Order: sequence, then C-alpha cells, then structure tokens
Amino acid sequence: MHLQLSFTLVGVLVSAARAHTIFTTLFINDVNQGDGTCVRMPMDSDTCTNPIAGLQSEDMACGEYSPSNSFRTLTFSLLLPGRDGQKAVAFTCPAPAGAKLTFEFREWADASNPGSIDKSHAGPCSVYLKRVSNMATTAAAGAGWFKIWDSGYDANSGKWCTEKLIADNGLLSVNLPTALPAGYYLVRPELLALQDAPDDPQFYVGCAQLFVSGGSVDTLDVPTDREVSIPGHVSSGQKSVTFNIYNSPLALPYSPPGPAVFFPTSSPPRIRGRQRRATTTVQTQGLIPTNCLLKNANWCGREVARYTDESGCWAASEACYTQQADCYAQAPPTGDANCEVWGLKCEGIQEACGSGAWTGPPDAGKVLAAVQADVPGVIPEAGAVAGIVVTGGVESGDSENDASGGGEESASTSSEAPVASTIVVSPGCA
Ligand SMILES: [Cu+2]
Repeated sequence: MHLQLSFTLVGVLVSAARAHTIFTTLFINDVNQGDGTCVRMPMDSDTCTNPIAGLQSEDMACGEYSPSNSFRTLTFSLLLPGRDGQKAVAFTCPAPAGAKLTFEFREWADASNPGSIDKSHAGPCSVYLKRVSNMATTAAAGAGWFKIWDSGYDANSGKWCTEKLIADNGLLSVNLPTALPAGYYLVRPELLALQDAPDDPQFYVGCAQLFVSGGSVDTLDVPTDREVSIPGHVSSGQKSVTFNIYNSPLALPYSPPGPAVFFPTSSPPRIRGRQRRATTTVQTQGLIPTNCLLKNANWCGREVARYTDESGCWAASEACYTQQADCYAQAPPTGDANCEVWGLKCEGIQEACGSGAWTGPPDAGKVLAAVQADVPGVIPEAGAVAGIVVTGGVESGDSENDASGGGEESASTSSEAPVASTIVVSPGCA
C-alpha cells in the first residue's frame, strides 16, 4: 500500500512538472532551424520546463534550471556555478532584419508527447531583443534589453496570449524590426502564467542567438524609457504579475510586464543627404559549418579523415565515436536522436575495418538524413505591432545631414509615435 501510494504521488509530481513549458525550436522565415539549434536552454531535462525561480534571478534573462526548493538551489548553484542561459551555444543563426521569427514552446522538450503548455497557464507573452558585441562573452543578464512585441488579454476573443499560443500548437511568431544594425542579438520570448498569481507568477523564458544581417541603420538608439535590465524589468507586487485572472469581470486593462514596445522601422531614404550603405558586417562567430554531415542542436558531425590502411581505418572509427560522445554530451533536453543516427555511420566504418575494407570512409562526405520532430501545426502569421520610424540609410554625423533638419523632425516624431498598445492587446499571438 505504501508502494502504491508513493507511485501515485510520483505520478502526480511528474505530471505537474510536465505541465510547464520550454522554448525549444526557432524558425526563421518559416524555416525550421532544428530542435535546439541556436537556442539556449537548460540542460537538465528533468527540470527544464520549470518556470524561473525568482523574478530578480539572473536566470530571468535567458532561462535556466529552476529547482523546486531552496536546498536544491543551493546545491546546484555550488555544483553548477555557470547558468545555462548565460552560456552561449555553439551556433548563431543568421536572420535578415525584418525576418519573421517563430518560437516553438513544448510541454515535453523532446516532443515525445504533444502539448505546448497546460491550459491552466493563462497570461501574456512578450518578445525582447538585446544587441551583444560578442555572443560568447557578453552577459545575457543586465542592461540593453528592449521589447519588440507583446500581447496580453484580448477582450474581443476573451483569450490570453498563452491561450492563443495553445491554439497555435505552441508556435508564436513575431517580426524582427527592419531598422536594426547588422550584428549579434539575443532574442528572448517570455511567457507569464498567472494562474497562481499573486503568490507565484510563472515566467518561462529562453533565448535564441541571432546574427542579424541587412539592417538598414548603423546605430541602435533605444529610447531610455524603452530599455530595461533583465532581471529588473519586473518586480513582485506589480499589477502585471499580481493580476487575478479568475475575477469576473476581469479588472482590465491589463498591461504585460516590462517597458512599452520599441519596434524601429526605417523610413525610405531621403533625397537630401548621401546614401549610406547599411553596415556590411559579416557573421564570423557561431557559424554553422557548411560541411556538417549531420546536426543535433548545436553539434555538427563532420567527415572523418580518409584512410588507406588498417590502422587508419580503426583510427577513423574511433574518431567517429569520439564525435558521437561529444554529440551526446552536448545534447539539450530536445534530445539526442541524431547522435544515434551518427552512430550508424560509426558502425559502418567499424564493420568495414573488421572485414578488411581499409580504404575509406564509406560514402565519404554523404550527408546523413536527420531525425526531426514534426512541426506541431501551421506556422502562424507574425503578431502585429506598430513601428517606430527611425531614419535609415542616411549618412550620419555629417553636416549636410544636420543641416537638413529632417533628421531632427523625424526624431521628435518618433519619440511621440504611438507604440503598440500595452494596455489591451495587439492582435498577436495568433
Ligand atoms: Cu506551470
């Protein structure tokens, strides 16, 4: 009887844990980048879908292991001083300015069961950007974040953003602003579930690493009131995190946490002032190698060295298995299915060595068919947002520009331009 009881208890705990969610997969202009590719996610598959513990935790920036009690917090922070969300992953995905980004959220990181987030989890969604000079070393936590989109409660449909997310099978789409200087960015989708507010507002965040190309401006001037530090963009006690979703009627309006949206779009080039080409920065960090025969999240399998004798063959077999071990070691909670696929290649080499076929590798350079979870549904359109026009494509800092007066005028217009309403909802999340 004791045994039965504890099994029941374990079952309840497991199902409760699985009711949470995690950002696993990035799509750029509807192209699936592969589970975990360019995505920072907690490495512990048992807890990766948990909400962030503590609104002032550095984990609020890009997510991390979220233990269920303070003892484990202490233990794990001693054992694992580096936070996963603060650690860069190997790959940074290229995305043109203005690209459509889609974030996939899953209840089960490896898609072994369907579901995006439990339907009890009602609340707003937001998407933030932060420009970083160096993906590997610039801290995710801290200043420099701005919000490019949000969606709270839609009074017309009577739905919270998370409810629309569920209807869209966990897929949330936004557009990148067009007026972004080329360079490296972290993009951070944020879900807030208010079913246990005010005691336990649950934040689910993750980050993807982007290299934005083709930006139409050279500098990024985020207005002071639109830039925030994360953590620090929300505090306990604020209405955005204490809101009672069970009141009838709801005490609207509801504003999602964080600053007003800043979505810079470029104006058409002006006639006066010399045209300036957008910065021709080229991605040098985090490139996905073009010679990957197979990819699993941020791991890339490459062809082994050619060989013509027995010792070379066995060395190649070993080198292949070394890559496989690396694949397993790096695999995030989205899984290691492609590490298994890679193992078949290694077996092939090993068998060839055993049978005296000492010239190889067999099928040299052949790209392997990757295993990829199905996209859970139709990729939704990007949520609407009102842009703030910034002047793009114009030589900055020269006297002609200053004298034209147009720059100043458009600057003052921008600061007063209405941004997407944070009071009710933009028709996003759908
Ligand atoms: Cu939850």
